[in-house]
Formats: sequence, C-alpha cells, structure tokens
Amino acid sequence: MKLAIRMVAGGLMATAFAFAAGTGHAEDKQITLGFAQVGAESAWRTANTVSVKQAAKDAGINLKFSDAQQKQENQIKAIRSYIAQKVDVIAFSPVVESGWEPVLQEAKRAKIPVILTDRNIDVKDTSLYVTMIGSDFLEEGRRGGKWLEERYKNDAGPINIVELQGTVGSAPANDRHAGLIEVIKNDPKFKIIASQSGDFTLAGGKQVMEAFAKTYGNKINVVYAHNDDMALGAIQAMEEAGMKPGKDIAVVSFDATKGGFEAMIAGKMNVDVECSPLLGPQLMSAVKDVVAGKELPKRIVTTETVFPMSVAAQVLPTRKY
Ligand code: GYE
Repeated sequence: MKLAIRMVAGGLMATAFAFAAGTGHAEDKQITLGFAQVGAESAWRTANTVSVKQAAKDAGINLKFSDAQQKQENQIKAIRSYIAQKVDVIAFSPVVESGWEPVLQEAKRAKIPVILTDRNIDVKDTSLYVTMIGSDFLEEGRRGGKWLEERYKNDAGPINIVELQGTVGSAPANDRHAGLIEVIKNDPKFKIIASQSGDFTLAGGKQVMEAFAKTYGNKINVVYAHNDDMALGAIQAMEEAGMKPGKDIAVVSFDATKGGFEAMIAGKMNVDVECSPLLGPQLMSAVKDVVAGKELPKRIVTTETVFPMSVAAQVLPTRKY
C-alpha cells in the first residue's frame, strides 16, 4: 500500500515538472473538482472537510463543495449538478455502500471521472470509478477486536459487549462490525448483547447508550463505539447512570481524534483505533493525475495505527485532528 501512495506522489511530481517546463496545454487550464461530502456529523468529518478544502487551495484546484447532511439523495443531487456543470472530476465520500450505479453511469456517459474518498461502494462494475482513497475499515474492526482479545485473555468471561454502530449501510459501520465479529467469533466468552446505530453523532451515541444502560445495567463489560463522537456521547450517558467508563466498562473507539485522546487521558476511553481524515493532499494528487491521463491504482489505502490509553498523553500534542 505504501507503493500505491508513492505512485500517486510520483504522478504529482511528473505533472508539476511538465507544468514547470511549460509543456502541454492541459496543465495550463485550472481543474474544477466537484466534491460531494457526507455531512458534518463528527469531528472526523470536520477535519476531512478542512483537509479537502485546504489541499484544493494548495494545489490550485477550483473546488465546488457540497454537504449532503448524511442523506444519499442529497449526494446524488450534488453529483448530478456537477455533471450538469461539466466539472473535470467528481469526488465523493459515499454515505452508504449501495445504490450508486445510476448516477455513476450518468457521470460515465458524460465522460467525467469519479474518485471515491473515505468510504467505499458496492458496485459490480468497478469501471464506474477510477480509484478509492481511504482507510481499511475491516482491518480497523479487527484491530478493535484484537485489543479486546488481549485485554480479556485471562478472563473467563462472559464479556458482554454493547455496540454503537455508525450510519446504517455505511462502509465504516458494516466493516467495523464485521472486523470485530471475525476476531471474536471463535471465542464464545465474547457476546454482543446489543447493537444499535447512533448515526456517528455524539447525540446519537448518548441516546443509544442511555437505553443500553437502562436495559442491561451492570451486565455491560464493553462499549464498542464505531467512532469517537458516539463514544463521547456514551461516556456522558454512562456517567449520568453512575457507571465508570474506562474502569468498570472498557470503551473501544475509532478515529483517534483529539476528543478521543482527551477521553483516554481522563481515563474514560481505553483504546482508540486510528482512522485518518487527512485525505485532501492524496485526493488532489489523484485528481491531477486523472486529468493528466495517468493510470492510478484502483485502491489507495491510508496508513494507520492503534492508540491505547497508556500512550495518549504523550501522543496528543502530535495529533492533527
Ligand atoms: O469514522 C466517522 C465519520 O467515514 C471514516 O465517518 C468515516 C467515518 C468516521 O462520521 O467519525
């Protein structure tokens, strides 16, 4: 995967060289990129939007930006309007995995290349997009599961997990769930006793956790939250219910935002699996390469790690989102 990223970086250098040398015409015309964002549901998303806007500016790309408020129909409308405006490239972070064929076929007929960022889609015809730039959510889920296995290796169980899922039908919700299952399925002491969507928001996470706390009380051993915002909401709900997150109940989360780090430093979150929103520079390199007619790898995977509570104080000053 490092190779893939280097290939994109190399492509950018080649474009920059051609521009500096004054060869060709394509480089002289400013590129217009239409970007259809998911929404503004989380700290991750806000950092992603800042990254995309800043990188477009730095790359001299004319960015048309839209916020779909977590609704697929709004994203489809935005993509259709970019097609009508004849932008050079369309990029989007698909809110859910399914249902994209019709609008992507329209883009293809209009000969506008499409780049996926952050979230993947489920289509048979992969020629409908050029490349997908983002994290491996399945691997993230496995990392969360492996942390749990290690944490409870000397505990006979049962270990009761409540799961706060992300947006229903979204790639990170599907894959962070599947990755966990893959790791714990052969160990019967782990049980997911409840699973519900909090839509990746703090308010959603808090509300779902309030209900879980009422129904399951001190049976709960682990909260597995698909992102930091929901984990932070769940922490509030647990504290209001007199529970001790991070101590009596282990909290596993995803993204590794500053908010997640602060919760770890306060001893209320046990581990945060990293997922980087800083995809802007890679996206702009890919956009330039596509316009220059270069081949791109079909999948560009972001490099990420896992942060346990014990390293949080030391690492926080280096975090960029
Ligand atoms: O984890 C969550 C956001 O798609 C990876 O979306 C992204 C997820 C991220 O709302 O915080």
